Amino acid sequence: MVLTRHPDNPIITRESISSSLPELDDVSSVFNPGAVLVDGKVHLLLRVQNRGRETYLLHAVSDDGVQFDIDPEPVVFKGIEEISSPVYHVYDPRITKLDGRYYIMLALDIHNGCRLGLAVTDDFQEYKFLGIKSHIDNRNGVLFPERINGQVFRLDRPNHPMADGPGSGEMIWLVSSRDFTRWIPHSPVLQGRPHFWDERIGAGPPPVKTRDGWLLLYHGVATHFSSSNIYQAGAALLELEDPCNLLARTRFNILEPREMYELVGQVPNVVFPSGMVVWDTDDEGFALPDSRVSIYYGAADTVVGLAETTIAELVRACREA
Ligand code: BMA
Repeated sequence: MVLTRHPDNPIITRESISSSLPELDDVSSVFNPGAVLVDGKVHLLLRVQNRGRETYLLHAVSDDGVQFDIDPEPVVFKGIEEISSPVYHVYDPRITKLDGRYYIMLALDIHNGCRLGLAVTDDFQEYKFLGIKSHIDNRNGVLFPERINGQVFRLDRPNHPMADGPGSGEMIWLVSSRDFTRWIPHSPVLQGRPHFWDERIGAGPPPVKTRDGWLLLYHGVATHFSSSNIYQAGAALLELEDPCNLLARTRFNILEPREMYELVGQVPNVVFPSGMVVWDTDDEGFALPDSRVSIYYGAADTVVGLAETTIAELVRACREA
């Protein structure tokens, strides 16, 4: 088994949210967190949905990566009010440390679909919204943690309309920018595999630098079951110098809904990895093969799960034929 679920799973549930704010009273769900390691502590941004189906992001922090202190007040993105369209939901944050700052890619539901938003923080107390960064309907944007040849790179997943719900897609793209303003699509990186576990796909947490390539976790959706889509997790390796080259990819999913909290909830049959913490890196920032890896995922769009493994295990799974 590539991933091991933490025995305390689900590690964060709706009961974990405690706030005197009426909008956070007795919430419905908490899921799909972004994660980053800062000076030995794990920081999460949690997606919290209340009974009005309104969405908030809450910051949480932990020394051991398992027990979290959750802020009672939601994150405020300064400047987001300047968007001319109404913003219905801000969700599925992905956090990347880049140029010494913490950048957050966000999904933004606006009047005509979903866009990628970008925000930045230095301290997880004040957050600045930097604008909408996709022209077209798009989701699952993640920034690489390093510039490559001076450029910032991201992966994203353009959406097209779906008969059965919000837009989705089956192609992850590589996109670059010099200044976080103008973004240039390069080429497709990873494609969904019709009929198998990952028919529709989207990037999970930001890629991790390993000696074997950029390690990317992604979610795959099997759509060929009549009653429900099944959201699973897999992994891929991309070339370090030119991440549009796919080196390897897991044939099998590495996590699928099996536990009751993954099978049953607001949206059944979902594991959705969105945060990954690598505890040990070398002097050049490469993840150590035997490093503990903590993967935070939304389960059934209702709770947060934690699964653990090592870099070597994930790389081995990518290469397994
Ligand atoms: C995807 C996204 C995720 C969600 C998942 C399962 O399309 O909207 O936020 O967790 O569906 O419902």
